[in-house]
Amino acid sequence: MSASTPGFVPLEFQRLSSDEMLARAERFDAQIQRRRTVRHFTDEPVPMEVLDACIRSAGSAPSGAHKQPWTFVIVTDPEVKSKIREAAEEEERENYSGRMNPEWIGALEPLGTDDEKPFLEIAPALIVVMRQAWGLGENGRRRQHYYTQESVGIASGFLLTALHLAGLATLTHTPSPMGFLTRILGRPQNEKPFLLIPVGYATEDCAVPDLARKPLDEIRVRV
Ligand code: IYR
Repeated sequence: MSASTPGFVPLEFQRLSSDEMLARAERFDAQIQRRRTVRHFTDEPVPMEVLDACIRSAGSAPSGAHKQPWTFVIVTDPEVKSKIREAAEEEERENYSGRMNPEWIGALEPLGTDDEKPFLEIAPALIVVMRQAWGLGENGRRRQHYYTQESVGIASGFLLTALHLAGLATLTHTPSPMGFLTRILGRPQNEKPFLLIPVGYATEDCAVPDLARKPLDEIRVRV
């Protein structure tokens, strides 16, 4: 494979010095370490162009056979947000009253979550990440997609990172099962809700759980 191979183009790869690599890696680490999941948002609107730019970044993620099996639905309409809140809380009431076992409920205690989800109405935007389980070809013919969980997971990571670096607060919310989102948003059956991300600004008095990240020595092994 070379740049003269049909279908291939030269890569713009920038080789950096070790010092520069470390400086960039540490700078990024310091920025991303400040990201926290936020559950208390103001209702202040966010610039749509910022969301668009972040979604463009998410869409640059690698994907199985480059099928790009994702759709990002931006919801700002208060009526749609209310419908989503109502349906999500219905599921969560069941989750908290028995669908999650005692160990699970206990694991959530430090987070202080419950079945009330006011942020679904208060946050100015919800980004619903949809996983395209299959593609739609001509006449609605099913086209295979590959490694969709991995692909959409990576794209969601890009999205959360981009939103954080742009100065926005996010929450990774999974009010499972999430099938209601396909219905409320009027999306086709090949799109499966993957993640519901409220986006906005944290309130002035927003507090977050006092959590520690596992130290490097615990998450990295060298073999
Ligand atoms: N979906 C529920 C419960 C929940 C589950 C996990 I795992 C979390 O990390 C947080 C919450 C809720 O949103 O409350």
